[in-house]
Amino acid sequence: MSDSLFQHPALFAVDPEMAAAIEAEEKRQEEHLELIASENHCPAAVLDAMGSVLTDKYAEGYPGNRHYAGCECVDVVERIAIARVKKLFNAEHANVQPHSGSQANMAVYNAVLQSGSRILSMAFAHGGHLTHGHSRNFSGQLYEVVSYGVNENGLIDYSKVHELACQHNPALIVAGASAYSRIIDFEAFRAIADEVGAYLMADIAHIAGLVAAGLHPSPVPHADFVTSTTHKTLRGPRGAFVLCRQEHAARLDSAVMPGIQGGPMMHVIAAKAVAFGLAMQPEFRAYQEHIVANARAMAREFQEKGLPVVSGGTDTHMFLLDLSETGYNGQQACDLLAEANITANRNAIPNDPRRPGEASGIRIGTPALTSRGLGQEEVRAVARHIVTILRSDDPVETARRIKPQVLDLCRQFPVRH
Ligand code: DSN
Repeated sequence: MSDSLFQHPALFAVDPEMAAAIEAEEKRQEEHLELIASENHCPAAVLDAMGSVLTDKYAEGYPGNRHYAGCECVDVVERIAIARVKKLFNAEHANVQPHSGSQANMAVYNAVLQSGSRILSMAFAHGGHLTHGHSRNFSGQLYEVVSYGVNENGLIDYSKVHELACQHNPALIVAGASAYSRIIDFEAFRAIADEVGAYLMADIAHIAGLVAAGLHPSPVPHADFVTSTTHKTLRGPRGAFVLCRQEHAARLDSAVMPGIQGGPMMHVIAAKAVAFGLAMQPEFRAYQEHIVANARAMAREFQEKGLPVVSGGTDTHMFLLDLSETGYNGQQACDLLAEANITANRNAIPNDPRRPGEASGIRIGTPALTSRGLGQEEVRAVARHIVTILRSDDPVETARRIKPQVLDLCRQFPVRH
């Protein structure tokens, strides 16, 4: 058996090759600083629920109305998950079955749109998600998409959203993004949707933890539908859910199952419930506050060292670093940081002249660093390492020289305490 920190004796006994691959990832997570804004390190309790016998059970349908026998225990599991997420977000109705954020969004679209319906959503190039109408995604192929973006200050231009809505009369407006660091004014989106008679869907996949903790205004009072993943700031298992007003409950549930999914993943639903329960604890709010404080501290450090941050800062867990003046594109920068065991992802900046495969920015998020306990002093040091690498005459050599300091930080703040 390997000398990894975490052993999987049962798996090792039957499949040492796979045990080694999993242990290699455990080691990678321990020895790398994770800056990908959409990733996190979930608690062991969440992993326990996911690795449980619930994976064996088929349960097509909903609690109390299944297409399979033997669902009395998984009914309890799903009812707990639904009750917790409704309470956490003060929602009228919840569906906890979507396997992913993409499927959550697809379910909402299927619930209220027809093929060819018009949606108004944030442009992918300005921070929107693939499922908000990208031309290579089902959303851009099935629906007519009108896009809004950010202004020259990197902020959503609500007057432009209003103008586009009045001009195009969308059936659905999507509020939410994968790479936007500022507060989203869901109330303003509601007013615009009401004026043109559109549904409003808020995709809070990135900011769900902040919303749950009350650090970002909630879309629940304003949106017809709220979709989210469970594994980003919310720190649960990989998965998703949808919240909606009671009036939309039946068509949402039917759009999820049988609309686009069959059997729900009951082990993942149990793990979602564990995460929802943890998000109700006072420590969770403190954790979310630390995430935002760390993101602000890092963004300030970059700005002080002369690297621009899109929109001039952050209100959330993430921000976009504009690398235009460094001479590197986003991919080159990520490759250099990888030499120092720092993991980030390239990201387009608004009006990016480079193609998406290169991009002019990197997206930086603090949920994972905060989960392993790094505070403002440490994340500022990480920002300084990044600047030192990107400003060096010999960046590969510099990154390799910095790597032992990164490994020291990793040892000081283990992922699995
Ligand atoms: N892929 C996720 C992200 O990185 O933001 C969104 O689904």
